[in-house]
Amino acid sequence: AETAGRVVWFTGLSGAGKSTLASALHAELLRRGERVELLDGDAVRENLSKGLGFSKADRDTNVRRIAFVAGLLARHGVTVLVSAISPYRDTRDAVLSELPNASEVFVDAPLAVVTERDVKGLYLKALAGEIAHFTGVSDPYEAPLTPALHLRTDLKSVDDCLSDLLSLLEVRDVA
Ligand code: GGZ
Ligand code: DAT
Repeated sequence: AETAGRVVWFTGLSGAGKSTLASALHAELLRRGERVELLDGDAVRENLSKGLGFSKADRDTNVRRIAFVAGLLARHGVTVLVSAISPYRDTRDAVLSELPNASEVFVDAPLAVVTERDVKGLYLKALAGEIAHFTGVSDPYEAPLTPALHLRTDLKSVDDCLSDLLSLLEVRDVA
């Protein structure tokens, strides 16, 4: 059978840099002629997970749906890049352990930094109490304990993070 594609699972707070890095990696792998697909939190929630909210049950359902589709694609040799907060360690561990060739990437910046970035203005609203259950503010984020890669996006440029991601993929390829 065809070798299973890799799954690179980006987890972290809103604004930490998951989408930025996943799309940069996507572009680079496309440039190299790889078959690669991007499952981004926003697109998933508009389509596959439309109607789900942000309770633990709904977030877990979202994460499990993403993992299911990632598994289907990976089975056909496609490299899959997942970008979702996926805040609960138990659920992340469970889905990642069921994917044959998956790497967990912790996209990390301190809360003060993502609040300052406030890419979509959501932290301002969350801190004002206008969004309930907002990750990092009024809802938990459980950081990975042993990620394949830990990227501090407040300390490294997008290009440097991309280099680290490409090294990770090359290392994993040998295994
Ligand atoms: C966290 C929220 C919330 C709440 C809306 N908590 O910066 P964004 O906008 O694009 O990333 C966030 C996205 C989170 O969706 P995910 O599918 O990645 O989450 S999970 O894996 O937990 O299912 C943010 C926006 O949705 N958003 N409300 N309450 N993020
Ligand atoms: P997320 O998908 O985690 O919600 P994003 O990619 O939409 O986050 O936003 C991240 C912001 O941070 C974006 O404006 C780019 C900026 N940024 C600065 N340094 C970065 C780095 N090293 N990696 C990723 N993003 C970085």
